[in-house]
Amino acid sequence: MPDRFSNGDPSNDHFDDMRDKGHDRDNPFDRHGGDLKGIQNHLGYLDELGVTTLWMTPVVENDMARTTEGGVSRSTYHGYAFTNHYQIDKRLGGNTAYHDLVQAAHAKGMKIIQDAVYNHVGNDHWFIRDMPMKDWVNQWPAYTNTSYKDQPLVDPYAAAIDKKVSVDGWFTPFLVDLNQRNPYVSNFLIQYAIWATEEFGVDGWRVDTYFYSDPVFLNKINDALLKEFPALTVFGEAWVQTVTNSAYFCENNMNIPFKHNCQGVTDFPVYFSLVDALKQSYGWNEGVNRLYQVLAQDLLYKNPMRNCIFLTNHDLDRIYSVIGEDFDKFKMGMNLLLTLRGIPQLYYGDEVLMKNFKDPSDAEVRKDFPGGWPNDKPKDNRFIKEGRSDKQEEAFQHISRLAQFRKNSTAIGSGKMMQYLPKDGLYVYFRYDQQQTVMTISNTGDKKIKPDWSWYQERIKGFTQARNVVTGKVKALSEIELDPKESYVMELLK
Ligand SMILES: [Ca+2]
Ligand SMILES: [Ca+2]
Repeated sequence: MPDRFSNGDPSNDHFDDMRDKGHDRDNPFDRHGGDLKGIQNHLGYLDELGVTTLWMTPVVENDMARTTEGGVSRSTYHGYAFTNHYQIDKRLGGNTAYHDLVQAAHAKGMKIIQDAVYNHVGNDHWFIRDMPMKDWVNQWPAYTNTSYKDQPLVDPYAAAIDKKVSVDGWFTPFLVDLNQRNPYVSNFLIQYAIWATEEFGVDGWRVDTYFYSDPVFLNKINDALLKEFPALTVFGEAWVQTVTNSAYFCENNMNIPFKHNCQGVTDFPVYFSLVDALKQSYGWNEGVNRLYQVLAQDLLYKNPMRNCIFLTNHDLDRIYSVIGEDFDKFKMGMNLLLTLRGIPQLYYGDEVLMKNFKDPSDAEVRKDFPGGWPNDKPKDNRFIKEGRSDKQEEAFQHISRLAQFRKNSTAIGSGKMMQYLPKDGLYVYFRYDQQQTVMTISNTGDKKIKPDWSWYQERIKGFTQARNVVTGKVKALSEIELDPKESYVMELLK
């Protein structure tokens, strides 16, 4: 979230020729001055953490007047209200700063995912203030909000009006819903997406509010991008409850009349079940069995490895708070996140145990990264070891070691996955290929467990010991015991 990560250029914090001139770090709903230069300044930190790719909330211009969403005067610091597609927001540094950031990231071998918003634009967008034609946007006799429901789009029994409200209803009164069935709108968005990919060297797109867009348009824009840039990664934000609905919005193995073509989705069913695995007590359908059951439905996806998995993001409660600030559970969560199938996504500050719930607002989980502003105190500068507590340092190192290992792990990067039915709270799965076998083993029960290795012969045959990826320590398999809440990621050795 560029506005909240680091202020690398205080000269661009506000502009007199922009509609919202507000800039106040003490106001959670104002812009705080973070920018692309701030991110570029800390690429070394992100690299040390093991980050390989940056996904930022949108960087496109949001020259919006303040809104009064929820009865509070707010800026659109989050970036989801575009006002000029061809301009990177000046407060983030403009097109030049984005070019610089992408080049600097690429020089470090890192990639850039841009946040695409096809569904809506801000009501101060130049083409909304002076609309080219009436059906440029989805018009209703009276203001109609989307129901935010994905089910009517998947449901074989759905009524047409419910589908229409989901897709053509507006996200909020100030986020105007684009009519992507209008060929001029569709062309504009497709040409823009191709231009931005080429102009800035974007490596992938995270498509916001995926199922709110016209499905035929979505397939068309994905096809157009992939035809031009075959190596591009594209995943849709599909905030849904079930694996069926999640798989519906990307390439899947279902025999259904309309097939989406997106490579993957932000995997909410895995997110919900990861949280359950960490929070709930082990039970027949509870705790880690939820995660096991959700993954067992992966047959619906054409390629579940392309899904983006996460423990939190800018719209969700901070994971460290969700799990009751339990450090053992935090480590278990990160072990799972960084070794399960799919592409793991961290949220800035997870690594230094940033916390909070979305109560009373989203701003609580979008606090400034400590140390990111010129006048932040060195003792609170989480970018350096000296500014982190022992726990924060341990969290940082835990993630860093897993992430650095993952970078060169063929088993995790391109190998297969095998999971065993959880037993007495013990959850064991393997990532493996011809060269390497990695085991993630977690005790989610309430008793000490000494695994019965004979059960896992299909994968551990020929191996006698294992190296803990985080600590580097090697142990004979026969010596491994796990206390409740203990979890290890281990590379198996002969
Ligand atoms: Ca700034
Ligand atoms: Ca829509």
